[in-house]
Amino acid sequence: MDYKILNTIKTPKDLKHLSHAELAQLATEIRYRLIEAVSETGGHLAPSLGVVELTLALHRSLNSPKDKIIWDVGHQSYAHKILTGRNETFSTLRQYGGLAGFPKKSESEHDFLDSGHASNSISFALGMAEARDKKGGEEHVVVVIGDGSLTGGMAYEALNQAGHLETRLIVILNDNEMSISPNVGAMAGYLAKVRLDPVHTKLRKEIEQRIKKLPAIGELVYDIGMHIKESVKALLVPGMLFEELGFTYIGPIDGHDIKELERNLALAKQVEGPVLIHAVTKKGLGYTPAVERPEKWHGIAPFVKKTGEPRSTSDIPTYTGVFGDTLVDLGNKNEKIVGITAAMASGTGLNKFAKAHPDRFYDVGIAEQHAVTFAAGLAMEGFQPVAAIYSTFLQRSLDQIIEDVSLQKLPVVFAVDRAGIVGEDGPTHHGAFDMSYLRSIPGLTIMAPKDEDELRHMLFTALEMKKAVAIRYPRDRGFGVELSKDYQIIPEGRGEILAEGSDVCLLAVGRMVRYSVDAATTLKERGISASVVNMRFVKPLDAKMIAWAAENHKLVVTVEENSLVGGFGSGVLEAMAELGLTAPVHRLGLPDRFISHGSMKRLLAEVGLDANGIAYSINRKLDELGGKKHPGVVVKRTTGKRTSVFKKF
Ligand SMILES: Cc1ncc(C[n+]2csc(CCOP(=O)(O)OP(=O)(O)O)c2C)c(N)n1
Repeated sequence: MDYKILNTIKTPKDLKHLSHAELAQLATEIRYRLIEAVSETGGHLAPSLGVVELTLALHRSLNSPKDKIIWDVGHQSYAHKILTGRNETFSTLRQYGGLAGFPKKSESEHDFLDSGHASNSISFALGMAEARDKKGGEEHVVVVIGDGSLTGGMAYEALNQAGHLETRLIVILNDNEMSISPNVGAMAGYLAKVRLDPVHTKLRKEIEQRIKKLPAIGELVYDIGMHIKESVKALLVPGMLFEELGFTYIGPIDGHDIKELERNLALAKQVEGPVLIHAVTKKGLGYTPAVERPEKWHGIAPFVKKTGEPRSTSDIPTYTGVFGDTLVDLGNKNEKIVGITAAMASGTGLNKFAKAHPDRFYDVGIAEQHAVTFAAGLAMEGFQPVAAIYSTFLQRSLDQIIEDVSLQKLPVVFAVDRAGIVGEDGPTHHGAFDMSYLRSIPGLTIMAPKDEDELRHMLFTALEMKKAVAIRYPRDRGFGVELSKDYQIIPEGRGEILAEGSDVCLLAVGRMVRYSVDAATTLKERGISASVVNMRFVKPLDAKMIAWAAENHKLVVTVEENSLVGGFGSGVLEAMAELGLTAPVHRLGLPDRFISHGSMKRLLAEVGLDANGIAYSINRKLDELGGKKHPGVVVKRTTGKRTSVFKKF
C-alpha cells in the first residue's frame, strides 16, 4: 500500500486541511496500516478498526493535546497513535522496547494516562474537567467509552456525579453492540432500543450496505467508497435515560460518517454541561474476518493477512483451555456448579461451560465487583459458583472477596487466570499482585498448579473443600503433560518434594516449579545440589516443609511469579519467623516496579524468572554466602528505548 496521505500526517494538525474525499482515502490507508502491523505483532485489531473515522473526526474537531481525549481501556487507540506522531514506529507495537498496546503517557503528549482497565475513563475525565474549571481553563475534555465498558459500575458512578456537577464534558459512547463477546445486560437492551428508533433503522441499513460492499473473506480490499449519504441526521432526543441523568444526549449517529461526527462534535463543544454523543460503529470494519467474527478478532495473535489464519499453532492446551474443559466435566457431575465471568467468556475458557450448561452460566458484564458478590449470593443459597476472573481484573474485587465471600465463609471458587507475566499487554495486565492481596484474607485458600494436569486436580479439590478458594494459573500453554482421567484430592497445605539435594532448597509455586526443576539441573552441572519442592499452596503454607527446607540446606530459595512485596516468599519468611527458623533465605519473584510489555519469554528473562535466571541467582547467592566471586556474566541488551540487564549463567 502506498501511504500517500498517511505519510504526510505528522501531527493531528495536519488533518485539518484535508478534504472529505482525502479523509476517506486516509481512513483506508490507516486500516491497511493497522492490519499490516497487527498481523505481525498481534493486538486489538477489531476495536481499533471500528473507530478510524471517529478518531479522525476527534482530531479534526479538537486541538489535542490542549484538548484532552481519554480512551476507555485504550485498546482502540491504535489510529490515535498513528495520527499522533507514532506512525513510523507503529510496527513495534506491543514489542519489547516498542510502542505499548494502550495509551502511555511516556510515549506521547497526546496520551493522558497509562490505561488498560475498563470503565474508569469518565471518572478521570470528570476530575480533569473539574480541575480545568477550577483553574479557569478553556479546553475540552473528551471521553471515548465503548458500550461494553459502560457495563462497569465505575462508569455509572461517574455519570451520576457528572450529571450532578453539570461539568462541561463530552462523552462519546462508541456503541458497536459488542463487549469482547456480544454485550450483555439491561443497558445493552436499552441501547438496542435506541438503535431501533425508526431514524436509526435507516442508519443501520446504510451500515449494512457498506459492509456488503466488502470483498470476500480474507482479501485485503477495503470499503474505499466510504461515501456517506447526508440523510442520517443527528438527533437531539430529549427525555432519554442519559438526559434524565443530566447529560445532553446526541444520537444515535453514524460513527463512520466523519462529517456527521464533526457536526455533532461542534454542537457538543457548545454545550455548557455534560454531553453524551451516541455513535454507532461496526467493530472490525474494513477487514472481513474481523467483521464476521469480532469476538475472535477483538485481540488477535499474529496472523496471515490474506487468510486471517494464525501464524503459529500448537497442540499443547492452554491452562485456560484445560480449566474450561475440566469445569464442563465437573459441571456434568455436579449440578450445583455455576460459572461466572465478567465479560471474558472466551478469555477465561468459560465459553465451553456456557455451551454445555447455559442455564448455569452468567456473563455479568465488565463488573468484577458485582461478579464476586453475585457469586456469594448464589453460594449462600447452596450453589457452588466458580468465578473465573483474570488476576489483574480481580484487583477490582478485593473488598467483595474479603467482606462478601470470606467473612461470610461462602464456598466461592476463584479461577484466577493470567496470573504472573502476561506478555505483550504489559503492566496493566500482568497478574503481579494476586498472591499479595489475597494472602492477607483470613480463611481463603490459595493454590497454584505446577502444570495443566495439576490444575484439574486443584479445581476438583477446591470444589470438594466447599469453602473460599483461589486457584491462580498463567496465561500460557501448559507443559504438554498427560491429563489424567480421574481426579485426586490434594491435601490442603501440603507441598510435594520433586528433587532432593543438600546445598539449596527451592520452594516454588505455579509454573515456576518447572523452571526451578530445570534450574536445579543446570546447578547440578556446576556441582550444586538442589532440592525442589512444589509447594502447591500459597495459603495455608506447608510449615513442615518449610522447616525441612531450612534445617537441611545451606540456603532456602523461594520462587514465585508475583510481586516480591507480600507474596509467597514473604509468607515463607513469616512462617520461618513464627517457627523460629533462621536459615538464609533468598526470594525470587517480580521486582517492586511495574513491568513493561514484551514477549513473556523476554520479560521472564528480564526479571530473572526463567530457568537460567533462577540458576544464576542461586549460584550467586551461594557464592556470596561462601565469600567467593560469582562466575555468571551480566549482559546488557537494548531494544528500542529499553536497555535491560540479563544475567547469564
Ligand atoms: C476491568 C476490566 N475488565 C475486563 C477487561 C477486558 N476487556 C478489555 S476490552 C473489553 C471489552 C470492551 O468493550 P467495549 O468497551 O464495548 O469496547 P470495544 O472493544 O467493543 O470497542 C474487555 C472486557 C478490562 N480491560 N478491564
